[in-house]
Amino acid sequence: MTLSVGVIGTGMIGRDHIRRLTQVLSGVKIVAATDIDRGRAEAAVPDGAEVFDTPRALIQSDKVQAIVICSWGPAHEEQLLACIAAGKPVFCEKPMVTSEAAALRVIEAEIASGRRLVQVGFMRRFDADYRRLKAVINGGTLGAPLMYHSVHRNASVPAGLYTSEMPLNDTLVHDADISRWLLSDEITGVEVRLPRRSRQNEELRDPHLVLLHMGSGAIVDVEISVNIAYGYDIRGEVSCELGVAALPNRPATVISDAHGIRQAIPEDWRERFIEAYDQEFREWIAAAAAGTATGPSAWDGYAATLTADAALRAVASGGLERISMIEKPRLYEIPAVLAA
Ligand code: NAD
Ligand code: ISE
Repeated sequence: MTLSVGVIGTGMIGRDHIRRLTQVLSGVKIVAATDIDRGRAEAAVPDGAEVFDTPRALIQSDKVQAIVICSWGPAHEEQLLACIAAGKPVFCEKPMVTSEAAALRVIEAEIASGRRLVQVGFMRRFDADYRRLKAVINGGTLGAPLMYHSVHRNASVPAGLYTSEMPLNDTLVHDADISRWLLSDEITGVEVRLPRRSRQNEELRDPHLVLLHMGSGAIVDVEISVNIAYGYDIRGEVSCELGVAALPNRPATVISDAHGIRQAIPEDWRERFIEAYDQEFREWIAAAAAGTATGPSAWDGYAATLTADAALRAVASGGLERISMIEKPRLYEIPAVLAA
C-alpha cells in the first residue's frame, strides 16, 4: 500500500521532508500541500499534487490519508486537533505546541479518539549514535546514570524569525526530550544561567546554560548556543557510576593543509540528522499505514512544553522552577517489550 500524505507548511523543513518522502523513502507519496504563502506550496509539491487554500481543507480531503505538519509552533495545536478529529495519523514537527494548556487539549483529544495518532518530530531518538548510547545505558554495565552533558550549538538562526524566547521554547525541547529518553526519567525542575552575552547577534539573548533536574536525582546540563558561527555541533556524554558513554564524533573527511589537520562540521540540522529524519519517517510511514502512530508521542510533546515553560520562568526568577505533570494516561504507557 502507498500512503497518501498532505504537508502543511512548506518552508525549510517542510521542503526537506517533501524531498525525502518523494525521493528517498518508499511506500509513500505526497498528494497535497498548503502554506499561508500559496506560491511556496505550489513550488514545493511534486507534479500532480493538489495545493489547498487551508490546512482544514487539506486535512479533510478524502485523498489525504495522513498529514505532516511543518508550520510554525503556534499554529500546530489547531492543525493537530483537526487531524485527530478526522481520525488521521499526523506527524507534527517540534515544538508540538507552545503552552501547557494546548498540550493537554491535544492529549485529551487523542485519548478521546481511542488510539495514538500523533508523532512529534524529536528526530534524535532515530539517530543511530543516540540509539547506541541508549543501548549502553540500558545495558547497565556502567551503573546508574548520574549526569548528562548536552551541547546544542547552531552556527546561526534565521534573523527576524528566531526570537529571544526560542533558545528555550524551540531549541531546548530537543535536549529535554533526549534527556528523558536516554535516562528513562522525567524532568522535575529547571534552572537557567545566563553567561556573558555573545556579540555575534546583539539582538538575541545567547548563549544559555540550562540545568534539568531529573526525577531520579540525575542532573543534565545543556549548553544552548545559537550563533556559534563555526557549524552545527551536537554533543552528548553520560556520566554513570562506573564509566562514561558519549556520542562519537561524526565520520568526516580528514583534511590536511597549511592550516593543519581538520574535519568538516555539519552546517545545520539537515546535514547532521539526515539519516535520523529518514529513519523517523520510515517508522512513521509504517505506523500511519496501519492507522496509528508510534515514536515520540503527545505525552513527550507535553513534557517538552512543560520544560520550555519552566525554563522561561527560571530566566525571570533566577531560581529553580519545579515541573509537575498530570498522571500518565494509559494510552502513553509503552509495553515492557518495547521499552527496552
Ligand atoms: P519556516 O519558516 O522555514 O517554514 C514554516 C512554513 O510554514 C512557512 O512557509 C510558513 O508560511 C508556513 N506556515 C506557518 N503557519 C502556517 C499556517 N498556519 N498554515 C499554513 N502554513 C503555515 O520554518 P521551518 O524552519 O521550516 O520550521 C517549521 C517547523 O519545523 C517549526 O515548528 C520548527 O521548530 C520545526 N523544525 C524542526 C527541526 C528539527 O530538527 N526537527 C528543524 C527545523 C525546524
Ligand atoms: C530548529 O527548529 C531545530 O529543530 C533544530 O534541530 C535545532 O537545532 C534548532 O536550534 C532549531 O531552531
